[in-house]
Amino acid sequence: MNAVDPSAGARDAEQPVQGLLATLDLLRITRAGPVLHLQLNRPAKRNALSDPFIQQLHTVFVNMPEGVRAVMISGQGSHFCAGLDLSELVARDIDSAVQHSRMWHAAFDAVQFGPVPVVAVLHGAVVGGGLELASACHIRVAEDSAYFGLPEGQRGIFVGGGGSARIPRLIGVARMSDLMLTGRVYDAQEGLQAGLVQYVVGAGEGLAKGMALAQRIATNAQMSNYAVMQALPRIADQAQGLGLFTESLMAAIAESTPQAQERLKDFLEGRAAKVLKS
Ligand code: 1HE
Repeated sequence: MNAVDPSAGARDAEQPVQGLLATLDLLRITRAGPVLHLQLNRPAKRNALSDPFIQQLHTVFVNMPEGVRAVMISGQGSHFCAGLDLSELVARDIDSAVQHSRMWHAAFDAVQFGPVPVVAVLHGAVVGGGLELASACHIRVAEDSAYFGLPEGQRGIFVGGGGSARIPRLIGVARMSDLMLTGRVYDAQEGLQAGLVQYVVGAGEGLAKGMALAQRIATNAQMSNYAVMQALPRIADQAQGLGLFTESLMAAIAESTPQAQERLKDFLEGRAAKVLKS
């Protein structure tokens, strides 16, 4: 039987990880059962994303520990993330600038199209590359204090961490243009209305909400989560006919897995939870 208690895992104490992931000094990584919790851990620099920081994030997603079924990302200190480490930008030539952007793409692709769904818990500044990182995640929870901006225009640069591809898919080109051209900053409620985040919670409630969601996600059949992460955004990029065909293939694969068969049987024999309004 697949008994589901979404809050059960949230009560698990988070334990430090061992091995390779424990050596990453810019991330504080703990684990609560099937959920890996990554904390951006450079609060003195407002979690500004230096090259080693991006490489360490990438390392986690290509070395996901056995048994992890969901990830939660949050930020240490008073802000989620101040974006690109601007001190590294000085005197970069065109070749290295392209390589730098491609390094971010590889890391954030590993987040979006990695092995498991990712929940971002956002507070304070979520700006520039910080918003690009958040937009590579699958679920975004904002505390009231969170605010969103793309100050690249003011700094004389452009997004380079996948923001131009991901953020318009969440909020549209018009809203992203507004953020970049006018320096407009959205608060948490505006982020919710625009579609940047799916949840807004009170101060100090983000981690509990994010962990409860991640634990709930971890109870889904793996192939269903895989289909949501890998197939949904690709189908959205396809013409309708192709998308429908891709959907049929994905649906057939998911429903033929043993986990699906077992869950369907559980429901039909009265052992699975009903869908009820919370
Ligand atoms: C930094 C960075 C950074 C802070 N790179 N060092 N991002 C931005 O344009 C945002 C720039 N940062 C800010 O607007 C503010 O720092 C915050 C609103 C995020 C936070 O303010 P506050 O008052 O809490 O902190 P602070 O005093 O401004 O900063 C604390 C320290 O962090 C300070 O260093 P310190 O040595 O003087 O203590 C800051 O210099 C440092 N710091 N943010 C480097 N971003 C792939 S393309 C992506 C393009 C982008 O991301 S562009 C957007 C860049």
